[in-house]
Amino acid sequence: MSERPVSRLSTLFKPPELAEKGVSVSNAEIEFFTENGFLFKRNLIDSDASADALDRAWRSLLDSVPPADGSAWVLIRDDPDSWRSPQWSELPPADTSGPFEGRQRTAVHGRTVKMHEIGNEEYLLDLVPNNPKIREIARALLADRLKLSERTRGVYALFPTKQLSTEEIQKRINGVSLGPHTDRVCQQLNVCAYLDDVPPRSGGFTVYPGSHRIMFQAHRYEANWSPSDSFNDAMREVVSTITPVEFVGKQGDVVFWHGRTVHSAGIHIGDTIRWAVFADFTEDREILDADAHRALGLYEWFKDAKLFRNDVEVSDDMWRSWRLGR
Ligand SMILES: O=C(O)CCC(=O)C(=O)O
Ligand SMILES: [Fe+2]
Repeated sequence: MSERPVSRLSTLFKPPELAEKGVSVSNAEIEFFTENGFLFKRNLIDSDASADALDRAWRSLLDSVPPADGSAWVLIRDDPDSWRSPQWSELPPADTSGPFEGRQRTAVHGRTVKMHEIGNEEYLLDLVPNNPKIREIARALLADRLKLSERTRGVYALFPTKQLSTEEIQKRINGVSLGPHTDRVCQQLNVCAYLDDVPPRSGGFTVYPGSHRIMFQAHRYEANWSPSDSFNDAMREVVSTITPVEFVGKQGDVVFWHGRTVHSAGIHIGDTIRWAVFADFTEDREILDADAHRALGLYEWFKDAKLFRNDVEVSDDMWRSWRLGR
């Protein structure tokens, strides 16, 4: 096994002014997206809708993720001190068969909670993949005909740690706690939508600009999970040469990213919970069924990223399946 090189420290992304009034995606934004593999769009989601979704996400969290037995810790929404260093109980394991096979409905790893099961609720579908503003951008970038959105990946909440001393903060920054990776199954276009404000160094979604071009060439097929022999070397090249950027943002901001982009949850040494909804877009093409995904070890029920039956082989033109405003 090859060891993953230590990532460079992320910088805070400074969005250039590329948007044009009256168009969903400007030519300058398309150029930026093709070069960098992502597009950060501010204030895309209506604040009432985001606030309502955040209320519901909080309720789901409090209902479905109890504190550990014997722990004195209690989570209280109105008491930000209680958000620090959560001590959750063990959650039910993943089913070993059936529609929810292979991944827990709600998964907790340390300070991260991934609420997958709620990902198909109507309010999350309306908020993100079926939101006309978001869908229009996805259509302009990827394809006029997108697959019908059946679910989001759910709500991902990253909790703050205990209060740190300046020394401890510096140590954490120097130690860079990033987990660069690419996602599997079928990767074309993904989005991360913020349900609440995300201050600097508070878990903001983090990407490696330009890594989509390197990783695209390290697969056999354009979108389906199909790593080639060069995959590990490509990953090493990305992580050791590209400075990742962290998205500091407000409630309602959305990051669109090319599915081969290397990414990570951001460094979190702040005081707030990073609330985000993740979703997938693919072109409307024939896809494999659930059992075919199981047979390939790629059954990820919580994603709307199903393998194409006939994917296109990678060539020098990584955009031949994309619309890019054309
Ligand atoms: O929570 C995040 O910021 C990243 C999540 C992610 O990359 C994943 O679940 O694949
Ligand atoms: Fe990921």
